[in-house]
Amino acid sequence: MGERPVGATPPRVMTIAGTDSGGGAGVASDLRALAACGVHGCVAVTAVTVQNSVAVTGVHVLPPETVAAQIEVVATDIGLDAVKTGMLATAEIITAIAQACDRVGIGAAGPTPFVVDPVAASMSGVQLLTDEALDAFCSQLFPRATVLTPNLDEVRLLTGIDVHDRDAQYAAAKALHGLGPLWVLVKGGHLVEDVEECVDLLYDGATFTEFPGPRFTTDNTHGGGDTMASAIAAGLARGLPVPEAVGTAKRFVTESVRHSYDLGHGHGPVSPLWAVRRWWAGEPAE
Ligand code: PXL
Repeated sequence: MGERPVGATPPRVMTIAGTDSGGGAGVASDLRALAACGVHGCVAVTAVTVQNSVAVTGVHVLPPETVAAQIEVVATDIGLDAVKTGMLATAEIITAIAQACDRVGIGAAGPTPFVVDPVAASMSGVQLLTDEALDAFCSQLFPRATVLTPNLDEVRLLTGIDVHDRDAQYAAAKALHGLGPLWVLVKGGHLVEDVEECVDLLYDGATFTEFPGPRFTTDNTHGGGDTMASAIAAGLARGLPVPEAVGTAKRFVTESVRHSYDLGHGHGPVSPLWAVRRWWAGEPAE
């Protein structure tokens, strides 16, 4: 039995992000995760990256007004139940996004939840955000964010805090919450001192909640952060409160890392396809 009538419009989620020609991260990984979470994915492309599993060898940034226009035409026609951001590239694009969000009620300006993933660099270390854009990120997007989802490299860049233990993870959550988002999720995947576990920490200014998960030994984690933020946005679009959306997304990304695969000669992607494998296993659609 399906959970919704045939033909009913699923929740609508937009990703504002860059493309990855290798299909491992960015828009490709967001749309995979959104589809696997059962929501309709919309796209505002910020930049095209020339990329494979080993390196990013080129970046072509789109005009800020084209990014804003993608958001506005979709929001005013199709409607959006949640929005997430990935690679935003420049300060000008961030400003255009902030203004577009205010015009159509995304984030603090309205009812549409806004998941901000502060993507700053690729796995190979190539910058996906200019230095000047960091300030714009903090001053313009953090105060508009429903949930901010940094990894520990991004925490260091944003706060100067080098997290090596749980206490520092708590301190980082407090510092980032002070910059304006309603909720902060400090992801623990890069906390290598946690040998067994991978603990994400959620904070709303009053309550801390730890979301533990297993740690897998794999280099195939490309797109993991994108998948997490997309799954949170999908949960919020389905009407879940933030802690439930984060808990569901944590389980979703854990399975996606478990099902990650080799691709090319570098880092393979995490895979949300475990969630849709029943069709190919021969199970009927209904
Ligand atoms: O996973 C972060 C990310 C997001 N978006 C794009 C990327 C990457 C990492 O490489 O290339 C386009």
